[in-house]
Amino acid sequence: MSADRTRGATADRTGGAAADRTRGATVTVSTHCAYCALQCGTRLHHDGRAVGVEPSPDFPVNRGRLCQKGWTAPALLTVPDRLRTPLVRRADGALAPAGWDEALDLVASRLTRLREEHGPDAVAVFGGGGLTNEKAYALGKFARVALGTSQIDYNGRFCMSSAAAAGNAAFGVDRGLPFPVTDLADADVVLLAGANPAETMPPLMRHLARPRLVVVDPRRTRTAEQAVLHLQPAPGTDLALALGLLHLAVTDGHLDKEYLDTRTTGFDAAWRYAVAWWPERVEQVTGVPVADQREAVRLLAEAGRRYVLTGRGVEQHSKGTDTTAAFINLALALGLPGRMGSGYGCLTGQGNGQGGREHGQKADQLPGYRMITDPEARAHVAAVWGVDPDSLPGPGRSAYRLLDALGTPDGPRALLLMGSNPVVSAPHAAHVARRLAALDLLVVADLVPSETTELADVVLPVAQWAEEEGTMTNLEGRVLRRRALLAPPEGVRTDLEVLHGLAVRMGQPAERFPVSPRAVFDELRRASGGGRADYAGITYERLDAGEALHWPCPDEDHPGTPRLFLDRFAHADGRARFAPVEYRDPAETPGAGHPLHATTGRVLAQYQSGAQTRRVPDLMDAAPEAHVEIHPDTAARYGLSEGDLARVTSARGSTIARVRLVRTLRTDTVFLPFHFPGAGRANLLTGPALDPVSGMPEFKVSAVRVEPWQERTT
Ligand SMILES: Nc1nc2c(c(=O)[nH]1)N[C@H]1C(S)=C(S)[C@@H](COP(=O)(O)OP(=O)(O)OC[C@H]3O[C@@H](n4cnc5c(=O)[nH]c(N)nc54)[C@H](O)[C@@H]3O)O[C@H]1N2
Ligand SMILES: Nc1nc2c(c(=O)[nH]1)N[C@H]1C(S)=C(S)[C@@H](COP(=O)(O)OP(=O)(O)OC[C@H]3O[C@@H](n4cnc5c(=O)[nH]c(N)nc54)[C@H](O)[C@@H]3O)O[C@H]1N2
Ligand code: SF4
Ligand SMILES: [Mo]
Repeated sequence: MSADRTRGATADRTGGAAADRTRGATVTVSTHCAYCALQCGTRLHHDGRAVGVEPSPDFPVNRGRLCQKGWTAPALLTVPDRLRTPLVRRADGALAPAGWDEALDLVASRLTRLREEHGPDAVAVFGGGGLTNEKAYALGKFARVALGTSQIDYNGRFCMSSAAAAGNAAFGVDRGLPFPVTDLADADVVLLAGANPAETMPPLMRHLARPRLVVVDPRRTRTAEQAVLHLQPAPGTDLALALGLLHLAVTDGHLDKEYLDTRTTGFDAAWRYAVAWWPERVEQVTGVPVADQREAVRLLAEAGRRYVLTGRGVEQHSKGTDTTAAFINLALALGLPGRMGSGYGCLTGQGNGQGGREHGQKADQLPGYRMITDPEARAHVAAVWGVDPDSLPGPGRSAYRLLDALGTPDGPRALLLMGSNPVVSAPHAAHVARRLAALDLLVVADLVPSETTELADVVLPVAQWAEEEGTMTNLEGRVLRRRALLAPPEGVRTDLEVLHGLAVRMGQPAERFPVSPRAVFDELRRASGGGRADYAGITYERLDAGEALHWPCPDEDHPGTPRLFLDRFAHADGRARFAPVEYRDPAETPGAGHPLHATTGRVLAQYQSGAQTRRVPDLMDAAPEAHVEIHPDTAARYGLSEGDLARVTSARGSTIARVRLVRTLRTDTVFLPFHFPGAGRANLLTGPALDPVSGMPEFKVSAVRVEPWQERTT
């Protein structure tokens, strides 16, 4: 097959700054951080020798601040083991360097053959919420058009899906924060349920300096330390707590009846469940004292400006959708959503956690947050793509179900993975690694070797944040420009070039898969136009001119929508919906053999599966290895001391982690960060239970035992 013509486009794909850089001039670009959904504004500069970073003084989200990950992000650009050439697994079983044509020819021909022999669903795609809008859009289009497969989903299913499902049901649209983060700074009270922004989004804390915080977390986190009230429920019991807080809001006379009548429906059905959650019963299930429940409701109800915010702590459960809905019910009962200066929001997670779930890499979705089952949506998107609507596949499997089906008789036989490292980050990780190994063909596009590229048959080295142009949508639905400082290293291509190269080799017209991010974005604008997440009026020019554009933005004269719902919610009747939700236990509760709850989450100095941050020396100094937080009394009971290695065991398997004694933790709970590889993977413990609506795995509760572990020295 002939070489595709994607290499000539350097200036276009990387922008002017990178082109200057290659001529040797000192350059500076305004862009955004490599990592989380806060997307802190940064200025990157290259003086000919090294890349430096500083926070943008004028970007309102972080105004002059970064966290340790943001400050050290330039180290990502010079990691010694950066992938610089495609790798192909040879007959001897080893991955060996290959040329781009060889690698892409191989992948395209094998995908084509598998599709011919077993049908289009034999080939699957897995994306990521860290991908730019352009890449997420192109990946979804590649799956539906070039491969014709329904089998695509992405890691956002592990991240935001429960809040998305609850938000869509309640408000008719899902935007993490329906208001700018800076609004929080004027609040009087903020209830943070299952979120630890002091570690996961440190610059956000400046907006939370004034409000009094009520924090709901089984751990006394750095965020909880700043709270006026810390509720410490057992993991997996927040739904009972939220039902109980609603119960108290009503019985203590805080119900906003006028708001209920004019702006909502469904209160009575929701109340039918909450009525049975009187405070003493809630205390029994959650461990949160009645007085604290009452104080939380009083603080929220009596304040002027107040917000309820949720994070992964309440969402990553087999009942995450219902739990989030129960917190939304509480916010609705108090009359908060859609009011200036008050509201409900969910803190999204990955850099493009918001945009990544709007443009079609989700199993059930087309661009603009359209549903793939909706005939009108199919017709609209098919017209933009120049294909027959009937040629578009239907919905596929959600992320864990997809991973679980890989290499099974009914499941996909090949997987193209872009922007995720599931061998570390997926639940029941040992099982997922076995499924990946059972594939006929695993293709992974990444910047660096990861635990997942180790299993791949073909590895494609791609450009990273500061080497390419694009857009990201932050946690407040604001679309941002990611700009290139540098050209990608020799031998490295962009994800868009990879998709183009494969599509062309699989018989697609070259112009259907542009490699220019701007061209992809312009197409995305048309594809999203008229949809729930409408980007039609957002252009690179407007963004480059410094406009703050929050979707929906239906035309080029539209100023964008920083605050949703002030007049009406997005349902046809304009009203928000209470959800009738009832408590249920986690999939697993502690018992004989596994007497403790294990919960998982993050530490400040590592990001996600750690593929990027475990390569940054300062971050490794700060958080070098897997650890397990455990109460001193619990540790003593199981013969463990500070600094020991512990073996933590669930019904799925064991993890080895260094003991950290934490006096403020619940005695029935241990906590493990999930950033570490190998035997330190927290996801060796987590199970396959999923939320029935969102497909979210139960990352936040497993039943475990702990015991001392001696490294074998033989
Ligand atoms: N440093 C760092 N920052 C990050 C990331 C990272 O990996 N590292 N990742 C980014 C991404 S993708 C995301 S999604 C966000 C996540 O941001 P957060 O939601 O803040 O992160 P987590 O640590 O997963 O979970 C938050 C808290 O939930 C608590 N928790 C555990 N179980 C329960 C429970 O049953 N109930 C309640 N109420 N709380 C519980 C944990 O103790 C933890 O403190 O962070 C983003 N920012
Ligand atoms: N136990 C437990 N497990 C969890 C969670 C938890 O709280 N507890 N949280 C879950 C959550 S919220 C999330 S978001 C997931 C995240 O977990 P993952 O999906 O594994 O996310 P990352 O570690 O960010 O993986 C991104 C991979 O893509 C690469 N990459 C980065 N940018 C690009 C790009 O532009 N293109 C390409 N091709 N590759 C790129 C990185 O180098 C890295 O290898 O983990 C989930 N897993
Ligand atoms: S808070 Fe998030 S976006 Fe800001 S510097 Fe830290 S990792 Fe980057
Ligand atoms: Mo996430």
